[in-house]
Amino acid sequence: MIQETFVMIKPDGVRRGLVGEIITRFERKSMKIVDMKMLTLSRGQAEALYEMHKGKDFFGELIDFTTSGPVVLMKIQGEEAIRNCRMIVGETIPEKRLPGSIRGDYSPYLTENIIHASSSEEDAKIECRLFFDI
Ligand code: FUP
Repeated sequence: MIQETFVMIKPDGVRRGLVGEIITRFERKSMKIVDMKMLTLSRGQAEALYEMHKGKDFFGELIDFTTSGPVVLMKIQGEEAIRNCRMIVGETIPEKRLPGSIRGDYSPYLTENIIHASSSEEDAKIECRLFFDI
């Protein structure tokens, strides 16, 4: 089934010059970029993206990091795009990350983890709507 999902290269990925490398990984898996833009998120935009984590002890640090520089926002379309993009991104928990995934190859950190991709169909819809088609 063809799906659309939301992917964001975080400030550490942009700072480290990994934008081209990251985009290539999605494209070579036939995940097609159908919309894209670069901007620095406001605290309100970052808080909306991470609303499910509001109130948790790491929330402030997560918002500080997410708003610390420009990010690249992408809408990506492809076969089972939600699952496939999550596989390309890699695991949330550093110890579980496999080499070959973006997080597994580039980040040993929990918060500064290079990239975000929607984790469900519902989140993909909400997150695409937050940043595109508005
Ligand atoms: P993921 O979907 O893999 O990005 O993971 P989550 O939605 O569970 O977490 C959102 C972001 O919060 C992740 F990028 C990692 C970060 N995080 C922390 O910074 N500290 C924590 O204790 C847990 C998650």
